[in-house]
Amino acid sequence: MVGDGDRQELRRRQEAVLATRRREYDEDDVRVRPGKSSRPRTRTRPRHADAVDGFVIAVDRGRYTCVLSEAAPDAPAVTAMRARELGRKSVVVGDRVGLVGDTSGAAGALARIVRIAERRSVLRRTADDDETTAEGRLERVVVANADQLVIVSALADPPPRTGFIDRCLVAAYDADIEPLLCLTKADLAGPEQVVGYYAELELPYVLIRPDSDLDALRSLLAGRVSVLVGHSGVGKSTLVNRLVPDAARAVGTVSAIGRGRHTSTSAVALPLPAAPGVAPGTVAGWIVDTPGVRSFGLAHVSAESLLHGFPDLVEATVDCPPNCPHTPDEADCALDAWVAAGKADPRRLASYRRLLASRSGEGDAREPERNPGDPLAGS
Ligand SMILES: Nc1nc2c(ncn2[C@@H]2O[C@H](COP(=O)(O)OP(=O)(O)OP(=O)(O)O)[C@@H](O)[C@H]2O)c(=O)[nH]1
Ligand SMILES: [Mg+2]
Repeated sequence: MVGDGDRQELRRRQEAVLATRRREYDEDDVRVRPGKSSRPRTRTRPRHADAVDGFVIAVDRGRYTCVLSEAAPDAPAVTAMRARELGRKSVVVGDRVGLVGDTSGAAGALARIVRIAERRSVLRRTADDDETTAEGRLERVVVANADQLVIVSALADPPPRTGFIDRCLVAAYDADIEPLLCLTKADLAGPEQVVGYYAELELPYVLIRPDSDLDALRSLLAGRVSVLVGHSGVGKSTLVNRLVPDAARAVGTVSAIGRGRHTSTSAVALPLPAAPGVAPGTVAGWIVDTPGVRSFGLAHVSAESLLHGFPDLVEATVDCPPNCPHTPDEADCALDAWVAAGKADPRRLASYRRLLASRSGEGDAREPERNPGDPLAGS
């Protein structure tokens, strides 16, 4: 028989033992056993002091085409793979990388990317072709280290979509990349409507026709990394071929529904030739041709940051109540009065609110038929 006093004594001891075990299993356990990372290494990790600097100009199924920073202008490009030590870090066009291995660029030679330099800018888009699934909202890095986002919009065939341009502007401001509006096919339609819509913005723009000399565009591209984005068929590759004579980018035809056929399938950076008088072979900047996109998904941009794409509206919001959602049903939102006072274009406010609504799943501004009042507004 075990008496009450003994039982209490037994329980006290059991608890003491349990408490010790518990302690063993938490902090003590961690401290006593060395973690995987602090185990002595059996081999020393190479430090790649010999890595050479390169710039990624194309990515295709796990193979990266790079040009070496120190190479002669006519040196062949280097094909590389990612070193395993990079882990899950993605390498994209525009990345500045460190390369080891066979960097000769000879046929069949394969180098390894062992380092990715810190990115000056990252242009992202959410692949929201299907916003209802997690995959559909996957965020993709379009290009790294771009200085300028050239938003290419045709004035006709396919028709311009200011909703799309507005989305690109949000992405540009969010990524801290300067936007430039490039209006192509100016031989087919006038720019008045599009240019008028952006009148309140200090948005630089260029007009492109098949016979235009491109001097204005060339000077805006000089010395910078510029990335072209736009719907399929707007003339991005046509423009690249004119700017870089030996680019040989495939050019497609615009299909009957006016959406183009996605002729280009991956992003490629091409060196812009230097202006006459500059040493031949000097790279005067880079232009990145990208495949046409149906939409420029912004699910990765916070509701607050969306407003950065609308500098013509920002000032008004200082008069909004705290935490104003800026939605049409918010009676005290100062944006309505701002537009009513003629300080911004009402179509811009409508566009901003369509973007807000599309983010919260209340609507989708991509289809122009949903914006019957404004045929330009689709995105
Ligand atoms: N009239 C006219 N047609 C143009 C102009 N620029 C391009 N095009 C035509 O538009 C069509 C599509 O041009 P692309 O350069 O393939 O368009 P893209 O933007 O590269 O298309 P994706 O690669 O599918 O994204 C081609 O038939 C071009 O000849 C222009 O300034 N005026
Ligand atoms: Mg193309």
